[in-house]
Amino acid sequence: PKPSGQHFHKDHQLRAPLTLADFEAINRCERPLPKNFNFAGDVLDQWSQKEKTGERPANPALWWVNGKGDEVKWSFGELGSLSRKAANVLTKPCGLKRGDRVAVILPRIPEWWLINVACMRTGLIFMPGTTQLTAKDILYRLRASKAKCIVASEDVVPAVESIVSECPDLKTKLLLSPHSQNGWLSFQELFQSASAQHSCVETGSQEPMAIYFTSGTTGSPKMAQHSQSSLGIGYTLCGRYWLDLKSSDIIWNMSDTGWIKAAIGSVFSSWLQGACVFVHRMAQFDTDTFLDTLTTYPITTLCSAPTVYRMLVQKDLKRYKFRKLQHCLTGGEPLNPEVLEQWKAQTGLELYEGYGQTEVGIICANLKGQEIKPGSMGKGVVPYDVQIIDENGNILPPGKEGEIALRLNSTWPFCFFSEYVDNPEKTAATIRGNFYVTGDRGVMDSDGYFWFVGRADDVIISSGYRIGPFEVESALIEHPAVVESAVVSSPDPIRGEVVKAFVVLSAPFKSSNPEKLTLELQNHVKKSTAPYKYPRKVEFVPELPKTITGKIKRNVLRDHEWGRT
Ligand code: BCO
Repeated sequence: PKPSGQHFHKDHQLRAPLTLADFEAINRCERPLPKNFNFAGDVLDQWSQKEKTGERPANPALWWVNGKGDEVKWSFGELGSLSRKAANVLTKPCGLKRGDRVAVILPRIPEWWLINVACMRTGLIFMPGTTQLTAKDILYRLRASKAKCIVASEDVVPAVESIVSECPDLKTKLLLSPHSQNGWLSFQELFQSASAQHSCVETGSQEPMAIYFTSGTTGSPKMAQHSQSSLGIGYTLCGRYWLDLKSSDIIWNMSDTGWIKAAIGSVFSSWLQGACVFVHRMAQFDTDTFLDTLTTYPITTLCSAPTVYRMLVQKDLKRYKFRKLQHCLTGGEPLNPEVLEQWKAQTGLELYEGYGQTEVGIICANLKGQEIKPGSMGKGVVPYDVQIIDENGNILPPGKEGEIALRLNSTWPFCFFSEYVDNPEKTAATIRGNFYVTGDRGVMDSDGYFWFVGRADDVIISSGYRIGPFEVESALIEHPAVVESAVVSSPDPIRGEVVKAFVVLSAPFKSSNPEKLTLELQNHVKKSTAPYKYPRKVEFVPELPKTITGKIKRNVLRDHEWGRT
């Protein structure tokens, strides 16, 4: 079906609509990337047409609940008209223009999806952040990105207000709350009076669409920029073959809105396939609410971090009868084989692990129909040629440990991030010879299955979060008790690994009660930076191991934690 003209820019009406088969062919490199692409116009509005002609089941596009009896169900048609209104709010009263960067710090509320789609319609660059971000984190993000606008919920307002004077580029603060706030535009009020007529801009396929902040070993998080097509077309095969979605499916991907996993599971992969995205507001994760949700709603597909499954298998799962659940997925951190087996024994369902990164999406996965080797993250997925390489960029044979890397051809793959914004050195550092290096170490077996070993650098992967030790050390050093610290990963039965801080105390604190001081330092970190990064283990030490040049040897501490010699 042809898109109805009024919603598109005139150039868009001149070209034939792209189909799912086209998107698959582009991903398989059998068809070139179109010059222009816009996910809202080329995908969402197409599904809206299919709803009208009955080519898609009468399933909502978005189904939101909050556990308190409130519910929102939007069809693709409704998502279309509501997001056009939201687009008019962003461009008119907010005064934003194509290419402007918009920081969006919202919990899992339906408006997050509206703002996301509205940014696509207007060509604004969407920069999601978790609501766990503190004032310092927000300041860094706003300044580094030169964001023109911040969209935030009421609980984020005090943090923003405390730093806003230091953000000269920020022009607009848009509030998502039933209450008004001095200095903030009210989304609700502006939305009421906004028009539902909006022409979707004809964005270029390679035009920036989103920026995600990712942590590394050193420095502050980097800005990984994605294009309209890297997210909007690049997740076609993931939705079809890993998530195994059809338009009749209902997927619950419970990732926080700040992470690329929300984009993968709750926006792009799912809506490319026309599936219904289910969202539970769940401010605080709770296993009982989680299990009740699966028994109450006809969710067919579940995607959650391994830590969640580790928590769930502690319960007597046989007591629960999941209504429609048939496909379970996990990713963001390694899954232990025992958890996979316990989940299967208790629910009768397999657990399909995927492995990927903010920068390049899903790299390896266990796909339906493929034999699962417990403990392995599956095989490389199309279009990636995944290899294990050594420090010189040579391919290592099966069974040899090295760095997980993706072979690069003459052009930068369209499904990759475009760059780390304003950081050409870090972007260039991802390339080694003919490969993009992930920074993760692994092994490939003779059947082509990949096995995760650990990070090649000091980044900590805890409960699916990627945590840079430098960020935690910087928070700790602000406390008067801390002379210096070294932050490394430490094993944990539920979270896979947790943040552990080795701390050298200043003289006045040397005789402090260690339990009390640990708590104080933990609370300090939770206030200074996003709380998920706080050191769940703290050890006070007289000194830290250092190299001759005075560099802290985190690897010595980490090896000790993991019982490695
Ligand atoms: O565990 P604690 O209670 O000691 O601490 C928790 C919170 O209570 C605390 N906190 C949160 N907000 C706070 C606060 N403390 C003070 N003030 C505040 N405002 O901080 C700690 C946060 O830890 P958490 O987020 O792990 O919480 P929780 O409830 O244990 O959640 C468990 C999980 C498993 C639900 C959560 O860890 C999670 O969602 N993990 C998954 C993360 C994820 O989605 N990763 C994917 C990234 S994208 C990717 O990997 C690319 C793949 C292609």
